[in-house]
Amino acid sequence: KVWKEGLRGVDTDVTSITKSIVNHVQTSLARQAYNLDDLGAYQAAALSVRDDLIVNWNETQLHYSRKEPKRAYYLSLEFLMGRTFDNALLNLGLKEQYRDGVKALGFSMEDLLEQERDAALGNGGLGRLAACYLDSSASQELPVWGYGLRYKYGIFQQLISPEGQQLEAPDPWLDNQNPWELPRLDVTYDVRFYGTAERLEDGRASWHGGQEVLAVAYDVMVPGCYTKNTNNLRLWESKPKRGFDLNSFNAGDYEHAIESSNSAAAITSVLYPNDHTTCKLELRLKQQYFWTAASLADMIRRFKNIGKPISEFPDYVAIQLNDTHPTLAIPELMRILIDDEELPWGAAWQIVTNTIFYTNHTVLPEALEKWPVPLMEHLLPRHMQIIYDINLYVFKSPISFFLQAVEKKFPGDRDRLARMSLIEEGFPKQVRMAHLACIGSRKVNGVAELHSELVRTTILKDFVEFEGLSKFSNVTNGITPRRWLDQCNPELAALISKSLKVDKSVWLKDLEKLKDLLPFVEDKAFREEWAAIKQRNKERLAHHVQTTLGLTVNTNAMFDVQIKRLHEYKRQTLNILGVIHRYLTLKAMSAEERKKVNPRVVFFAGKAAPAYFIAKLTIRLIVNAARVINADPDTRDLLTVYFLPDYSVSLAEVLIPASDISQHISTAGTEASGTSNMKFCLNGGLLVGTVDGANIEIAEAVGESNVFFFGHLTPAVEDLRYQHIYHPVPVEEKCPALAKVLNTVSEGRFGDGGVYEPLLNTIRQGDHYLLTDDFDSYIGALAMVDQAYLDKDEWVKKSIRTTANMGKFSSDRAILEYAESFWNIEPAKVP
Ligand code: DL6
Repeated sequence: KVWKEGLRGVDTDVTSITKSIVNHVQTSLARQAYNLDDLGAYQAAALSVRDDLIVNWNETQLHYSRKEPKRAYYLSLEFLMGRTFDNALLNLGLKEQYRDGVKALGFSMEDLLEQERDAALGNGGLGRLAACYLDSSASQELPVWGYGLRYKYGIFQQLISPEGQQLEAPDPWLDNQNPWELPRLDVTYDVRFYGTAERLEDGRASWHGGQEVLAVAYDVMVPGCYTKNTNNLRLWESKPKRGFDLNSFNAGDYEHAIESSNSAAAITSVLYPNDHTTCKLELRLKQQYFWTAASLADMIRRFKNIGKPISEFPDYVAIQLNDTHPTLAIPELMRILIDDEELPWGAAWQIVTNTIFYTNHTVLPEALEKWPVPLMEHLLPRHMQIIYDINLYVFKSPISFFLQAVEKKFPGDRDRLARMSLIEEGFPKQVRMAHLACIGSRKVNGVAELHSELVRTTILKDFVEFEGLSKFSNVTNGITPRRWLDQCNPELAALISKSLKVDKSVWLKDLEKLKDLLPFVEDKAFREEWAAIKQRNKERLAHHVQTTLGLTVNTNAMFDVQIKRLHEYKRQTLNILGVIHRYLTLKAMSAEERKKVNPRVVFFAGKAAPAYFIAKLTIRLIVNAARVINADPDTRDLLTVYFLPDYSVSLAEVLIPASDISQHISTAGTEASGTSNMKFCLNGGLLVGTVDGANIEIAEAVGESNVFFFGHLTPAVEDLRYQHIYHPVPVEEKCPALAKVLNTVSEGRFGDGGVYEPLLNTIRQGDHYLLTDDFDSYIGALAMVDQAYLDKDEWVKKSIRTTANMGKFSSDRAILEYAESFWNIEPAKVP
């Protein structure tokens, strides 16, 4: 077992594991082994694994400190890590030993794994991508750290009311303590807000007064796969700097005294649950500054430890901005270099633009961050000065100032100046964070080929024309095969290793090796094993639905899954209207005709932003349509629908391996990449989708004959939207099949039809997401799925071919692209 060589080398036999667990029961938990419950056993086992992680983590940090390699820092406001226990055991190669160890103590590994709460510090794809990139960085032995916030409450828990309404409850994920983090109460920084910024004569400024808050570090260990390298995710918690204001306290003004401690602690209390909409609340801006300021201070301190001059900062540090949320890193680094390090403006700007890199994750206009100038001036007066200076002076040396340089290149083009300025005119004026991130970065990238092209030709077109194409590139997203195959689908991983005759430690780190599965497409016994595993994964999901919701799922049906945030652009509405269309079609069939129909189970899961009314109505329609459809004796053997509440990483791990098809059906040009599409295909599920985001590259990799594409293409979208506004055609005329479905809903077939009118009207009027344009071809694609599924053996072949061709979508490939093309960092393997 090659991978063992790199590990800690302690006794990892079952006896020493049980001893270590019992030791933690008695000492860390102060409990008796004889009356331990599953939660206690999980905690003790987790602490025992943590011991190994700490040893590896310490050695890794020591190794990096000694070797002084260039490091990269991934700044993300969200890290959607999910559970750690299983992942850590697999990465350490200790799963079997721990399974035997806990069994010897009278527990089952499955029960213990269920005790862990998800670390759900993210909304969706952006945060989960950050988690995959951490796993890949450690697995590829790259010196990369993540920086984020330690929210006390992660993404809200979703409950569904009897009417089908989404309700939100807090997620107190830290209530049972978190064995996977190390509080570093000695690592703290002061972060200032408000106050006054006075310009000094030499270009510097003095920022003083206001509120000071303390940032305290918590380190989360990120183990690599079959390597000692264990990287760090540093999360900041906010604390009041001075605690109680004793003056007020003594004067009897208790409320005022605790106010400052409240407001400081509030900064990291909750993750904002908005996805793809900007939030202009002061607390959100405070979060962004608090986190970037503490992270930069930490990086500078570490850099200074190696004793190099500050001009060499970009030779030792690369900073990746995960979307615009950490864009304040640009003016903050300028502030540090100018005001603290006393560098001239040009030298400071040189350092900043050689250190920082920016990834864009959306071209949706409502998701592009802008902050009101008055708020910025109030909260961060020095940063506002710097942003104004960047707008005017950044290219002073050697070119001249930014807007003047634009003017010089495009004389007389006033509109262009207005479009490109960092400040958008209006009441109030606003700072355009994407523009700031773009001009302050060395490279800008999108997350899939089509998306990167849209970034270059739409939202940052002017900047491409101004700065040249070479700064703008693409890194197609990826997913970690450790969590999204080995951990979530262990039987499939075992079959792959057995068939390829290689240890999983090899192919899990070199996913292109999956190509060697292709010859097995023609191997009947292999196909049977493949199909049997899918079937068992369906049964596992059915068991989960039975135990959590008390509902019985037909495991002989095709499993059709759409799981993602609820958003109009992702078009869950198209899916449920398609389901209703299917239901009406089945109802209209004779009993004889129905016999020829293949049964289908449709699963939905996903959260809607609490204030997103239309998205919440879609959930309500899904839940109520499901109730009616599932209860109909004419059709229920052929069609059932489930909305699984409280979607999470852990739920995805059960759903994805069980799917026959999954739906990725965004309006063309709206989904930057998507990453669940990759997870489904890696697990042998086929894809129904639009020609959008990473769907396109997946189809290129697995072959278009293994993907069910439908819908209009991106270049048509703008015209179609124009038609909807200026030459509207009634749905009855344009798409009678859809009109019939809408009318069925309006008439109250699924409960009070009036409730759904606002949702249905988004389609009847304006139809921004083009449901009327794509409905017929969507139904056509689903019919092709039905047709293809009739030949089960051919279907299994498609499934194997799909998995075999998914090598490109490993996040190892993606992170190595960042490391080599952007950051210029190299692996630093812990010996
Ligand atoms: O890049 C990760 C992920 C993509 O896969 C999704 O397609 C994209 O929608 C998502 N973007 C965001 C942007 N939110 N903000 N801000 O979450 O990124």
